[in-house]
Parts: sequence; C-alpha cells; structure tokens
Amino acid sequence: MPRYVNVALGQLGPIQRQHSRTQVVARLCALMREAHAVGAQLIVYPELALTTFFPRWYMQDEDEIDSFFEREMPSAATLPLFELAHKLGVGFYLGYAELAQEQGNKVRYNSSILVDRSGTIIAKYRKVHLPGHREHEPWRRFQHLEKRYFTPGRRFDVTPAFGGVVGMALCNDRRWAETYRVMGLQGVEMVLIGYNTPVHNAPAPQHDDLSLFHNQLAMQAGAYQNGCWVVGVAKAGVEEGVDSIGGSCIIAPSGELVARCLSKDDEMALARSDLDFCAVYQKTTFNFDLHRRPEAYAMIVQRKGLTLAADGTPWATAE
Ligand code: CDV
Repeated sequence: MPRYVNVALGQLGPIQRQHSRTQVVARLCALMREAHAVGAQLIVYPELALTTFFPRWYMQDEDEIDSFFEREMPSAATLPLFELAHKLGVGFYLGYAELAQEQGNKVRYNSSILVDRSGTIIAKYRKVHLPGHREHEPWRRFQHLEKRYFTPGRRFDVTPAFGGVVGMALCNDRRWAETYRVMGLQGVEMVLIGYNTPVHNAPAPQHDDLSLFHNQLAMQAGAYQNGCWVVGVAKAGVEEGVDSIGGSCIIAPSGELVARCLSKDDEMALARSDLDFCAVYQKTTFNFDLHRRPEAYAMIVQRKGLTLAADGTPWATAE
C-alpha cells in the first residue's frame, strides 16, 4: 500500500494586535476549507498562529503578557477549527502560546499541537531553541524577547500519524542540525515547522538580505540529511510595523522543493508527499545503522559551546 500524505501549507499573512482570536480562527478555517477542496489530509499553520508576534514588545504587566497565551486547547475561540477538522477530515499542526500549570505554578511555553483527522489532539511540542534575549534592549528597532516570555521545551518526540512518523519543531529549531537528527534517530518521515522570522536580524543585520535563503537552506539540509519530508510555514508580511519573511515550502527527502507559497498573505499550497520516498535516503546514503559513528560524536552532547581546554584551545588533543 503506497503511503501518500496530501499536506498543505497554511501560510498566514500578518496578524495585528487588534485582531481577535475569532477573526484569526476564521482565517485558519478558510485556509482549511481551501486545502480540503484540493484533497488535503493535513494542513500546517505557523508558529504563534493565534496572535500577533508579541515577543517584539517588552512588557512587564503579567496580565498583558498572559493575554497572548492560551489556557486551554481547544478553547471557545479555537473550537471552530477543531470542529471543522472533524467535519472535513483534515488534521492540522498549530503553533500557539501555551500557559501551563505545573505544581501550582504558571509556566509559559511556545508550543505546537498535532491534531488528527477526527479533530483530536494527538501530540504537543514545546519549542526547545528559544532565540533572542531576556531583558529590554532599547537599541533594537524591535525586541525579540522569547527568552523572557517562554520556558524552553526539553524533548523532540515523534508520533505515529497520517500513516507515517511525524515530528514537530518551531521556528529557530529549524536552523539546528540536532533538531532533525534527534527525530531522524526515531525514524521521522515528516517534520512540521511553523515560523515567524523578521527580515531584520538586529544582532546581525548583514544577514537580512539572506533571511529567505537561510530559511530554505536549513530546512533543505535537514530534509536531505535525515531522508524526511520537511514542511515549513510562515506567518509573513508586515505585522505591527515589522516585516517577516514568507517562503513557506514543502521539501522532499531528496532536499528538493516541491511546493512553495508565493505571497506574504494568507495562502494555501499543497503537495502529495510519498512517505515511502524517505526510505530511498534512509536505507542508502543516510542509513544510520550502517554509517553513523556515534563514538566520534561524543562532544555533541558533552559540550554546549566552545569549551577551552587547559592549554587554552577549544580542540581536544589526540591521544
Ligand atoms: N521565532 C523565531 O524563532 N525567530 C527566529 C529569529 C529571531 C531569527 C528564527 O530563527 O527565525
């Protein structure tokens, strides 16, 4: 039995601060209907897809911060999306800000969920790589305070779903080889990634002209090196004065782009993804069992960054 997943990109244009959850959910539902009309079984939405990208603002008021978070999923505002998923038989990936309760304490995560074709949540992911900074940095044109507002997640899990093995990541995660490899080692066949990427990178403005290139480069490398499909979806366009990249795309295990959004608005695009195509890479060039040499990679988990040895160099001396 061939294993195909008709997967759709559910790219969003900007969400301004005054837009309500109800308005945004109506846009998500419209994209799901479009995707269903062309045969989608799964639609992937961006990171923090229910509100504007609020980490661009320094806020101290707890209630103001919490206003961007979801206490429950589904909620009254998001339920119509789950009901539509059930009615149409279209599963979805959705990024949102999660307000969790842990041992009586409030914990904030940048999260995503995977919902199956019956409208049931089957997996949750909490963003591991939180970019940006913790304190107010007024020299920036806009802030990127993910380190302030979110607690990092701790795991990259995979889920049997849509006839294959599905993994999730969020935005900055897509730039890290470890993200894909940890899921690759669990046999992942399709990695779903929502993102919000401002064109302007304050600490490195020389990257600005390359932001779309880096987006594609990282995801194509992740797909090829792990023999899996990668589906990356943007919230794009000018949001509260900040321009973010589009470039949502579906990448095959060969590393080739098979579908891409053209606009920076709400846009749907679809690809018929053959999950068995993963084996063409996972059983040959990237047959981990045959070719990996974990004994040579110990430093990957022993070190976080450049650690200086006793002689002041970061490199290990050969025995
Ligand atoms: N939302 C993100 O994680 N954005 C980062 C930006 C700050 C570079 C990204 O990696 O796209």
